[in-house]
Order: sequence, then C-alpha cells, then structure tokens
Amino acid sequence: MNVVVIGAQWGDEGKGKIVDYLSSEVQKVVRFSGGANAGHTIVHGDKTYKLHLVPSGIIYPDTVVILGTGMVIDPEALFAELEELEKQGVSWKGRVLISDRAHLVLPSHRQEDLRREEERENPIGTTGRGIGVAYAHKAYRDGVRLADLAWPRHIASLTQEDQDFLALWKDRLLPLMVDLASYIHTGAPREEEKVLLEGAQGALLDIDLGTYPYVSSGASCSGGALSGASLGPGDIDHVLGVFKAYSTRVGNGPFPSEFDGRNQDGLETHIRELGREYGVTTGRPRRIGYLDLVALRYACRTNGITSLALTHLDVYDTLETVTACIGYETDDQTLDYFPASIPLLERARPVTKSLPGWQRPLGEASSFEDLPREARDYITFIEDYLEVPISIVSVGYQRNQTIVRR
Ligand code: 2SA
Ligand code: GDP
Ligand code: MG
Repeated sequence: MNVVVIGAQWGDEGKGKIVDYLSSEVQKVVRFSGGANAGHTIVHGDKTYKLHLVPSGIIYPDTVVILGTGMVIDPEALFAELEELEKQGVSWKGRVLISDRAHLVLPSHRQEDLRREEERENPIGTTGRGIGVAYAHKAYRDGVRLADLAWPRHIASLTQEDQDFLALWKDRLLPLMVDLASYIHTGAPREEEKVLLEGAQGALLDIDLGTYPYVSSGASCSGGALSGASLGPGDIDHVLGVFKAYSTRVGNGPFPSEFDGRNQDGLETHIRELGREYGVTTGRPRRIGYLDLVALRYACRTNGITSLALTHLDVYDTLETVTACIGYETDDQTLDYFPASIPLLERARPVTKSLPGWQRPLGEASSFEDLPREARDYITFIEDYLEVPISIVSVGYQRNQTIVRR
C-alpha cells in the first residue's frame, strides 16, 4: 500500500511525528519535495530528533528512507544531519538512498536566495537555504542532478566555488545514489509492502496551489508525491492530510485567521509556548491564528485528501471555548472559498464559530472513546464541515500520544 502524507496547512502540522508513528509498519519512506528548509521534529522519551532532509522513517531501525526525485538536496546539510543522527544513536548506513534525478543545492543558490530576499520590496520570508533558487535553476534547465556527478554533465560551466563544493561531497553522495524509478517499481508486491510518501511544508505553501508568491518552490501538494517519488496516480492508495487544532504560518504572506498581535487574552502566547511554535530550521517564532476551515477545505479538495490526522489537540486543554474560522468577510462580501487573490486574502477577516472546550488534559487518552464529549464534538464539527474523516488524533508530541480511530 502506498500512502501519501502531506501538511494540509502552512507546514509544521506535526508531519514528522505522524510519519514516525506510522513508520512502525512501513518498509520504505520516500520524501518527495522540498529541501533543508523543512524541519520535522520527532520526540521519543527524552530524545528529540530534528530532521530537515532525511525522511522521518529513519528512527525505526529497519526502514529504508529515500530522498526523492522532487527534492533539492544540499549535501553539506545532509551529511551534517546524518552525523547528528549517528551521534544520537541512529545508525543510517545502508538505509539512506537518494534519487539520481534529485537536484542539488549549491553555495551560489544559498547566496542568491539571501540576496534576492534583501532586494525584494515584499520579502517572502524564506529560510535562506537556497531552495527557490535551486528549483528555479531546475526550471531553467541548468540545474545539477545527482546523476550529473556520476556521468559529468555541465559541471565545468559552474562557478569555481560550486565546482569545488561538488568535488568535496561527490564521493560521499554517489554511494547513496539509486535509480528510484527502477527501485520503487521492483520491490515487493504492493499488497505486501507499505510505502509512505512524505511531504514537506504544506499544501498552502505549494508552488501551484499555495498563496503564491508567498510559497515555497517545491510541489508540496499530494500531486508532488507522484513525480517527486517516480510514481503515477494509480500507485496511490490513500492521502493523509495532517493539520493542527489551530493554524500557524512562518514567513510572510496572507493569513486570514491570524491573531495578528492581538493575542486574544493570551491565547497566542499560550499556543506558541505549549505547541513549541518556533521554526525548527530558523528558530523564528511562528505566526498563530484560529483553525481556518475555509483554507483546510480547499486543501482537502485540491489534494484528494482521503483522511485527516488532527494534531496538537492537547494545546487547547485548558480553554473554555474552542474557536474555528468558518468563512471570510471583506468590506463588501462574504467568502466561503479560498481565493487566489493575495489582496483579497489580505483583506479577509475571519467569521468564527466557538464550541465549548473540554477543560481536561487529553495527553493520557488512548482511544477515541477516552476523549471528553466536548473534544469529540469538536472533531465531529470539523469532519462535518470538511466532509473528510479524521482518522488519527494526536494529543501530545510523544509517539505514544497518538490515537488511531478504529
Ligand atoms: P523557502 O525557504 O524558499 O522554502 O521559503 C519560502 C516560504 O516557505 C516557508 N517555509 C516553511 N514554512 C514552515 N515550516 C518550514 N520549515 C521550518 C520549520 C521553518 C523554519 O519546520 O519550522 O524553521 O523557519 C518551512 N520551510 C519553508 C517559509 O517560511 C517561506 O514563507
Ligand atoms: P512538521 O514540520 O509538520 O514535522 O512539524 P514541526 O516539527 O515543524 O512542528 C511541530 C511541533 O509540534 C514539534 O515540536 C512537535 O514535537 C510538536 N507536536 C507534534 N504533534 C503534537 C501534538 O499533538 N501536541 C503537541 N503539544 N505537540 C505536538
Ligand atoms: Mg516543520
């Protein structure tokens, strides 16, 4: 079975935690988009793993993880991350593969990313990891793919600094190279093997479906899992969208349900501290707002999400009421859909609905029936709005604080 896992908001929904949880019964995890801009956190007891490029299945000792065709890979960041994993007792040798068609991020890409941000009248708030520039070179058709190191092609036309960089990492990269198109289609039969296709960022940061130009540059939508993992539409059995009980965004761009510094009686700081809402890669505090069901429904529809994982429900444990955005209002109209126009999204104010809170800790709940009635009602309310079932509920950052609905 092949399952796509994507973020259904603006990233940081807890994809790392959910992919790690699901990896117990998975043989392979393919990361299909993005690069070292991503930050996926996995917590086991007192150990915290922060992953940027390596797929979140790596913590299970037998899982094979593959950096897919749709990724842009900075070798320096990759080997620093693998070294850190080794230090934390995760042995990765023989289990990490890289698609020969994946693109590489070069020092000149990182420099140009920073320079462009400085020159922009309206900065995007990129992570400065060279992501957009690497994808732009891919689109210009002068990017460097891993295969270009094995059978040298156009390397000599790069700057000396980029050539030296590639020469430095080549011998460590090439042993990890795999022809993913062959590898992924010649494994065990589909009914005997479970493969997870792990997204990065989120649906609303996707280059086509997101809040362009305030997006990342990869295909972080479920469609990206196809070309990004060398698969076709018929190969996908299930699309799991991960979302949290509220919304966050890091970087610039429209965010209709944002608290916007108003702090809502301390709710913003409460969420930021309890939900650890700081960038995993850059350390930036994340912007916070109500759960935006208009945006989430757009993500469900445009990504063919077949079921959802709701995370961070525990962050709302102490609230008297829980509130979600169910529509948008501008000066002259109400909207029930997620518009393409950035000026329109910037003018949109949230229409909200509040439900009673549960005011009890959820962290110990181990089944859906264990959840207080108010929490179950909130879940049902979200499902009814989205017309998509919630199959997983996460009530804490630890692996075992995960409820699978039977
Ligand atoms: P980029 O660097 O070109 O991909 O930036 C473009 C936009 O995409 C956003 N972006 C992200 N949003 C959420 N999480 C991401 N990963 C890190 C994390 C972010 C961090 O897990 O916390 O550490 O700041 C991520 N990566 C890219 C970015 O903020 C821009 O809005
Ligand atoms: P990702 O990019 O989607 O993998 O998410 P990040 O790792 O960037 O951010 C999610 C943060 O929330 C991490 O610190 C996780 O450990 C934490 N987290 C994940 N699920 C839950 C949950 O259900 N409850 C709480 N309180 N924290 C969670
Ligand atoms: Mg993240």
